[in-house]
Amino acid sequence: MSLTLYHNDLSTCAQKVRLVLAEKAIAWEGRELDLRAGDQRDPSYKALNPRGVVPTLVHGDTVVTESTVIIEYLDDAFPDPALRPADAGKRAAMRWWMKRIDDDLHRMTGVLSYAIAFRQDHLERPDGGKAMLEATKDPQERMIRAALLDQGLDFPGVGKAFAVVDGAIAEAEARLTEASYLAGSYSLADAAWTPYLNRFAHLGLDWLWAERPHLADWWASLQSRASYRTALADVERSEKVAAMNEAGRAGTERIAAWRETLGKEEAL
Ligand SMILES: N[C@@H](CCC(=O)N[C@@H](CS)C(=O)NCC(=O)O)C(=O)O
Repeated sequence: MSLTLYHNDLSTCAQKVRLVLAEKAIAWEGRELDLRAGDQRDPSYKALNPRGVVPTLVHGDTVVTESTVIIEYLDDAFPDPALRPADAGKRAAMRWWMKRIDDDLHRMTGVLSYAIAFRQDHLERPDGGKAMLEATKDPQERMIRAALLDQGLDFPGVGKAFAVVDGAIAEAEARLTEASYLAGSYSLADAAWTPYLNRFAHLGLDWLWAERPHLADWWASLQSRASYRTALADVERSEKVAAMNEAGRAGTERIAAWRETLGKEEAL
């Protein structure tokens, strides 16, 4: 049965799915979308994914959207090797760590990515990002993107995003003092977190775990897996990664200042 993934090299959600495909050594065909050019809003793609986002998996006649749903689908359809613990409690833990991403970590990573790196790409376009804003139909999301374009790293939402990311990393560090992986053994939850740690590292935020040794060891072990190379390192365009690194170096002091400010304030 054919298996096609609509994806993008740097999309964290698509990377999550590519990692699971690699862990299971599943053969697949890729259709890469240019998100800057707006391929995701093409009506033919929206017929598959009405929200107009990547990834989308098409397996025979079955269309699956939402990265967390897709990776659970893959573990059901291709059970070997199993990437979900058999024990009900551990499986609940795995889902809890994936929900953490879906609840806020994904969105807040997007805010940091925009503020540090992607904003510049939009500002450098002839229309200064106008088309991107017009294409953002959700009014709240549009306001956030407009504020990010305007204020960059000074937008207060960046402080909030940083607090969420820093808090999630602290929670993971605490969890990893008890076990080598989030749900005990390597599972979908670890695959789901890998692209986010990878993004933070690209954005020059790896100092987030400078004093979090369990997280640092976990990250090193995730990077040493063959799936990391196949699904992330070998797919990401090196020029885009280099641009993120450079923007990260330029923005790191401002982000560190947010940590200082937030450390002195009540919870946001
Ligand atoms: N909850 C969705 C989020 C998907 C998502 O936000 N995808 C991003 C890339 S990581 C995207 O396609 N963005 C394009 C856009 O917003 O126009 C999932 O987990 O699949």
